[in-house]
Amino acid sequence: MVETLKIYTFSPDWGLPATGPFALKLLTWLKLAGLPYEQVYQDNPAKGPTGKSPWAEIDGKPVGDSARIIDALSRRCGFDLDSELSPEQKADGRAWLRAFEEGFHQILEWELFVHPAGRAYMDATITQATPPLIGRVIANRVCKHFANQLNARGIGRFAPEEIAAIGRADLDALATRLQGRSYLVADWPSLADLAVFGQLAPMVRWPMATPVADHAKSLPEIVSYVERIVGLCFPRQTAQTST
Ligand SMILES: N[C@@H](CCC(=O)N[C@@H](CS)C(=O)NCC(=O)O)C(=O)O
Repeated sequence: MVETLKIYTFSPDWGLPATGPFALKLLTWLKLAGLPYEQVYQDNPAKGPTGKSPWAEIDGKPVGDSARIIDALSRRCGFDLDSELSPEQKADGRAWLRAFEEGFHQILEWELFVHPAGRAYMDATITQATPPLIGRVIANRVCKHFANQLNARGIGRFAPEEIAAIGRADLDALATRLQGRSYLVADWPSLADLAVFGQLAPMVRWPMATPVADHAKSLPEIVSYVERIVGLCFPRQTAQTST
């Protein structure tokens, strides 16, 4: 049992309850588990126990990392989305989850913090939320921080068109997998679906024109997959709210 549950996420935008991909995975899991929670908007991940967003306070105890939070809650409440999956389905699901959370996530971050259209969005969002001069300084610092991380991972050293080609290939593989299926490995959403949804939904919903997000928006299998999970977990969040 859980007495109190607070979930700290980035602020909502794009008609989604949060903009962070890992927070979206966690929030969809909470909806499917039927667990009540209080969502707290906190745009500074450094305030959390691992320095990353999202994090939770479970009965007053901070827990960082969406996977750890889901594990902790799953153990307490006995809710496991994947308990009925076969070993093969679990193996497939894990491969999709890791591909999108570890690989595709870097493409998302690159389009949001390095691509000029993403940077313009971040500049506008951060400067709107802070005093004018400080806002510009913070926006530059945030984007540089992510650019440095992507450079350290290696992908940031690639040419923009190479990064776009990798992201498009990931999406094409996923669209092929989703042909004739509602979910990735079973007839119901598994944890892998929630993880992949978290990485896709921001791109499908954000209004900025960036190459991989534009490709996602052009693939009917991807768009309908995202909207299916939004409809299942956040039925009132169908409208786009971003500028
Ligand atoms: N494995 C973590 C990943 C969380 C993560 O990478 N969060 C990003 C935002 S999408 C973050 O807070 N980055 C801040 C930073 O790296 O400084 C999870 O599942 O929660």
